Amino acid sequence: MSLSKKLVFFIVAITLSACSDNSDMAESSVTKSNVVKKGVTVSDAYIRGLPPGQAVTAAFMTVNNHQDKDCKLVGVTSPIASSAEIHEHRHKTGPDNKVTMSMRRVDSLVVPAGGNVSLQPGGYHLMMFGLENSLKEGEEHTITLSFEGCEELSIIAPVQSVLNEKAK
Ligand SMILES: [Cu+2]
Repeated sequence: MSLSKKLVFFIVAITLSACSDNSDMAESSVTKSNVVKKGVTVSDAYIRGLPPGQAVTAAFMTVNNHQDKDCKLVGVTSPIASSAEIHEHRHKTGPDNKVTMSMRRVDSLVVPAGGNVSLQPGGYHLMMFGLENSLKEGEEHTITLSFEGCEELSIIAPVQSVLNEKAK
């Protein structure tokens, strides 16, 4: 084998090993931190599972807006509920200094550009009415969020029993 041919083999071998190293690195960075998220995504979603006989429950999640424009959540639907609303929990201090919790329906909820909104116990939540079946832990159900100015998003949320709900 001539010297130049040996050199070519040497270079090819180095290039191949360099390539496989690169692809390993590319793969791990994609799975770990390099995932480009687009539009609106939802994380940590769950539907509160209640004892049988309850026709109303709540759902919680974090809505993330990866866009450079605000997204206004204006509607919620789910096949398990005859209707659903966006609610806000409020702690009110009465004249006797007693704190009472109340909730009210809000028409919309803005998810700021590049930011997120948490729907969690004691704060914003989705209220689901007219449940036909009791929800059991381990089930998963679809929830569809509609936005003004942003694309509609359907997610699948697991049922988590209220008994296993993390205190926040
Ligand atoms: Cu509510």
